[in-house]
Amino acid sequence: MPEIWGDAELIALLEESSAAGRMSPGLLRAMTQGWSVPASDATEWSGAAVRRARRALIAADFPGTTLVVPAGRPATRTNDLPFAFRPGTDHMWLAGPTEPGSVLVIGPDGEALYLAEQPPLGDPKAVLGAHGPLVEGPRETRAAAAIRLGIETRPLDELDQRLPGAKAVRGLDPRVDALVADDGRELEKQLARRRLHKDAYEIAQLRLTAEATVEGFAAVARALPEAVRYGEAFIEGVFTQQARTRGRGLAYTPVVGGGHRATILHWQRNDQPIGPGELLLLDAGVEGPELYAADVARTMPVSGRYSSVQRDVYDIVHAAHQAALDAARPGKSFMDPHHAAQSVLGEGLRSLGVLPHPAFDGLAAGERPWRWTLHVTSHMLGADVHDSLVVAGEYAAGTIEPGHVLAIEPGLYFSPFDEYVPEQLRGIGVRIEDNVVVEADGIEVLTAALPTSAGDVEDWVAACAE
Ligand SMILES: [Mn+2]
Repeated sequence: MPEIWGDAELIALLEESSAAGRMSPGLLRAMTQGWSVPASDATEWSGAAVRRARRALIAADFPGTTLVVPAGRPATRTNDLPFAFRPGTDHMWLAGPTEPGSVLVIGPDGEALYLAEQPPLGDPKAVLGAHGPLVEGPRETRAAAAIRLGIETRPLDELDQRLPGAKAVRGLDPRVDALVADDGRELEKQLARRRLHKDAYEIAQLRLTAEATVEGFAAVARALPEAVRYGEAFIEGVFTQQARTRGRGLAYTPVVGGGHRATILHWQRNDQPIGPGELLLLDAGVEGPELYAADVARTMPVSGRYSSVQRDVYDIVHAAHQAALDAARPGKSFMDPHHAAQSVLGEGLRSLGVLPHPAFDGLAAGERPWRWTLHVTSHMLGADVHDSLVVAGEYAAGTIEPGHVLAIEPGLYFSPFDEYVPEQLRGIGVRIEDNVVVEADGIEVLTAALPTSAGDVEDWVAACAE
């Protein structure tokens, strides 16, 4: 290991650094010597080829225009400590997994990935720097990243001049936001459109996250006897353990709604006790290594059996779920599954004595259940849980097509504060959510291994507990 730093340089560096006064030149010298260079055996990653093709597609959508797609930076948790880093979805889709701060540039003159360089072990900055290898672990070199990702790489510092006329994905990286004037909407929308149709590579990824999520739900079913003892937080921990073991982690903060929290669509505090005889609504999904998500919900009886009134509500949602699945076919309108589910839920509300209600008399049949159904039955699913949300208006007005991946999730929610419903219904919430891939002649339910009917859920809970 050649010595490249003289004392004068070390002292100058010490004077600049926040460590001045704490580390003597002798100590700094001792710390910057005796490090070996990590070996690199980089090869092209299996996801590189599909990304080259995607970059070519999006470049062709904007001929002659420079496109800038940053990975983003981790959000601050407290002071100098960040949250775990999740790269921007479009960046992952076009470049693959990179380090925080990386920026993909696709232009008329070619494409390059700009990477923040890390000082190597032996460089004083590696000892002192918050982003050095002793603090954050060694990053792969630019050369290794170029081989792995199959794209030219350049130092991030070269990306320091304004990019007139460029379009960028904004809001993830202040450096990019400062360099590009474009508002980002056009590029973001076109990327969202391109991501709507999943290829075989992506469907394989979605299949993995669906399978991992099914395992997570089974782990929760096994843990149900303890839910009464430890509450919602315990169940969140059980699912999180599976998500972290089988994927990157959670695709979103799960909804662990015990009792009447099942009626709160985005209940995420997950810190309340669960009583025996209550329902547990779990809406959770695993995020895979390339960010593909599952988005699944089941509503389980904590004690193993639905009460009579719980089952009445459950059976209606189950029928709506089946109707929505039946309506999810290529060529149908995107909203058909929703209309099919709403129709079944509307009939169910009549059978429960909730409808007709004078407050809803003047409304169209499709509107009447809304107070208790609260959301649209389907959304797109992909590397974002609510995938391609910026073009939701477009896809919702269109048809269901092969390659689309949808979440189907009807529910009924009777708030404990709802004076329009019979008292015994108040506080009951049920949602059933599955993920489906649209094929040329039908759909495949990726989460079909999880039971949906009330009887099957009861049998499954019992079998998991054994
Ligand atoms: Mn969903």
